[in-house]
Amino acid sequence: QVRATGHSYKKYNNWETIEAWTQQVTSENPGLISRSAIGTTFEGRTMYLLKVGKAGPNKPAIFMDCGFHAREWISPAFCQWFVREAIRTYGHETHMTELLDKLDFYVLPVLNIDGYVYTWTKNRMWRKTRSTRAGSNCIGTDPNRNFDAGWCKIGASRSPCDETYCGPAAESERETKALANFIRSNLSSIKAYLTIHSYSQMMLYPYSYDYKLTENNAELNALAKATVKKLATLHGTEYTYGPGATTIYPAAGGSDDWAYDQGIKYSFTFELRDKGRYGFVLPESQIQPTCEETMLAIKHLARYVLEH
Ligand code: ING
Ligand code: ZN
Repeated sequence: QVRATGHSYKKYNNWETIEAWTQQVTSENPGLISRSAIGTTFEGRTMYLLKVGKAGPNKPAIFMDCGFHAREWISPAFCQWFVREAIRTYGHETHMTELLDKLDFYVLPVLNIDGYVYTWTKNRMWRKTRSTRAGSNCIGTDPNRNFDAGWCKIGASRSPCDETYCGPAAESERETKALANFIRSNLSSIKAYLTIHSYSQMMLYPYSYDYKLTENNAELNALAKATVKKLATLHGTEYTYGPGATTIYPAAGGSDDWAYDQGIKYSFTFELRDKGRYGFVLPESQIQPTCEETMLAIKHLARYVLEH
C-alpha cells in the first residue's frame, strides 16, 4: 500500500515520515526542542532523540521511549502526539508551561526502527529487532528482554526463533545498548523512565523479573492508581495497574526494571489501548482519543515527579 508521505498526528506514519518530522519539529521550535542521535540500529538507521523543554540550568528530566515492539503502532503515534501537545500548549496552558519550564522530556519516538520498518513493508505483526547472528537463520531479539535486569531468567527464551528471545547477552542489540548508554550517562538528571507499549490498558511498574516488590512499592502503587484514575476521566478507559510480574506476567530483561535498578525510582511501562478487540492493529480513528487520555496520565505523572 502506497500513501502520500505527509505527516499526520491522526494517522500512523512510516519511519521515513517520522524521521523527517523529527527534523521539521526541531527546526520549527528551536526554543523548545533539540534533536540528537543516540546511536544507530542494526540496519544502520539513526536513532533520534528529542529533548523537549525550555532551556535552563540543571533541569530534572523525564525519559520516555516508544516503539520498542515493532507492531505496537499506537506507541510511536503517542510519542509524536506528546511532542505536538508540548509545543502547541506551551505558553497557553499553565500545566504544560510549568512542566516544560521546570523539566526536560527526552522523547525517543521509535527505539526499534528496523522492526517498525519491517511491519510497514513485510509483516505487520513483527515484534523483535531485525538483527541476524551466526548460527541461526532466525531473525531478531526481543528488545524488552535484552536489558540487564535478571536477564533471561524468567518469561524469556534462549531460542533465537522465539518472540521473546533475550538475545545472546544483555545489551547485545545496538538499539538497547544505545538506550542504556544514554540513560547511564544522564542518570543524575533523569527522575522518571516511561516506556510506551500496547496493548492491554495497563500501567506497570517493577518488578517483572522477580516477584519481589520495590522499596517504594506503596508509593508507586498510589501514583499508578491516581494516574489511571486521571486517564479515565476523559473517555472512561479503564486501566489496571501493579507490579509487572503479577499484573501482566513475569518477564526478565525489561527496560523499566533495568532503569529502576539504575536508581530511577519512578519507572513505568504503559500498555495503551485496547484490550484485544483490535489489539496491535488499533484503528487510526482511535489514535486521537488514546493519545488525549494518555496525555492526561503523563502530565499527571510528570507533575508528581516534579513535586517529589
Ligand atoms: N508487553 C510487555 C512485554 O515486553 C512487560 C510487558 C513490561 C514485560 C515490562 C517486561 C517488563 O512483553 C508488551 N505488550 O510488549
Ligand atoms: Zn511491547
